[in-house]
Amino acid sequence: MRLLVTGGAGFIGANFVRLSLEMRPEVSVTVLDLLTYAGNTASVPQDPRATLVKGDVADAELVDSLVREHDAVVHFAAESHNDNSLDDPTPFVQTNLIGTFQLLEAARRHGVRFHHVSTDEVYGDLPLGTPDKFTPDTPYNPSSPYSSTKAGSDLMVRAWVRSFGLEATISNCSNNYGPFQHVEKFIPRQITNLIDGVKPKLYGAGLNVRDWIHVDDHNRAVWAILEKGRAGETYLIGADGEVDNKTVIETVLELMGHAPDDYEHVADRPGHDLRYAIDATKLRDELGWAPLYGDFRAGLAATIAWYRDNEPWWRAQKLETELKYQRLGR
Ligand code: NAD
Ligand code: TDX
Repeated sequence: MRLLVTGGAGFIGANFVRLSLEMRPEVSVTVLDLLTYAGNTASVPQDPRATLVKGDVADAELVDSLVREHDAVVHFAAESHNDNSLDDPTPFVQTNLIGTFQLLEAARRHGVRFHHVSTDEVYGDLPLGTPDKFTPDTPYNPSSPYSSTKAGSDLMVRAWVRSFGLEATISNCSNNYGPFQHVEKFIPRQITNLIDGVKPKLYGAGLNVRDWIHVDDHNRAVWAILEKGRAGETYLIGADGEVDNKTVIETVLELMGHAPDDYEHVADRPGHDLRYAIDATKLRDELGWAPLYGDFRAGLAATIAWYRDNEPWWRAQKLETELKYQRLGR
């Protein structure tokens, strides 16, 4: 099976490539990645079954020539950080909308199976302290330029299924954590701050809730959908991991040997979504998926160990990232 993995030099895509090579001896992978600030060649495994092509998912000619040579496309490539989208939405529109459009057109021309990796943020947010969760029937209501461009890309996939009979599936996952995540994101930012002797930074009061899932659980769900998912369907991926941001920071501090209140509050993110929570019943019941990483604290400890052991992987990103946050006042 020849897989084209877009964004395979980014956090979730690189973990997907690693897991796929490990678990599926019959699979070979081509990574198509523009190697933006978020892509890292060191995340892509050196393996005779993995090839890295540097290029843009919005490049119609390149995308056509690659898609036609593969059995399936797994589309991770995106501009993925909310704070960046509030600073400049332009690359979000280009990659998340135009890039997805070019991939869909090539998959349609060549009759190639397509899986679109999306986010729970397309549904907007939920109130704090209620039992509500997102389901596949929740109306789209995105808040940021990032989530609105992801929502637009999902809607295009649905339209290509209905109008052109494209064999496509969509997954909307909650917040991922694990190795190879860029240090701009919440958890690696705090871990690497502490390694550098800098206090963790909490947006606002830190009451916002995210539904954390280990990246390998996300990627095993993507495999379940690729193999057993029904064309045209949307599957929500989540592992019942709701934790508020303040508790996450306190846990990281404690696991790294600091007092749990040794952090600072910084300016809140404009339009900051309050709470995400996923109801993954469909994925569990229909496809028999279940998460392997039940213990968030243990997963965080392993992630901290990974950043301690892999400083050369993240060091080059850190200064640039913190300069950007300084400019944004966060
Ligand atoms: P990431 O920012 O770590 O990686 C994105 C990758 O895409 C990078 O390697 C980057 O170089 C590449 N890329 C960007 N623009 C490109 C272009 N025009 N052409 C080719 N490659 C390009 O992101 P991530 O956190 O790994 O997220 C991957 C996907 O999963 C995204 O679609 C995101 O919306 C979705 N998602 C992420 C999370 C999360 O918690 N991180 C949760 C749910 C869904
Ligand atoms: O320094 C910080 N302090 C802080 O309190 C950072 C970087 C973030 N936060 C807060 C904002 C969020 O409430 O932590 C929470 C998580 O922030 P991010 O890591 O930026 O993630 P989020 O905005 O929730 O989006 C993530 O999950 C859904 C991914 O970045 C998206 O790609 C994915 O779609």
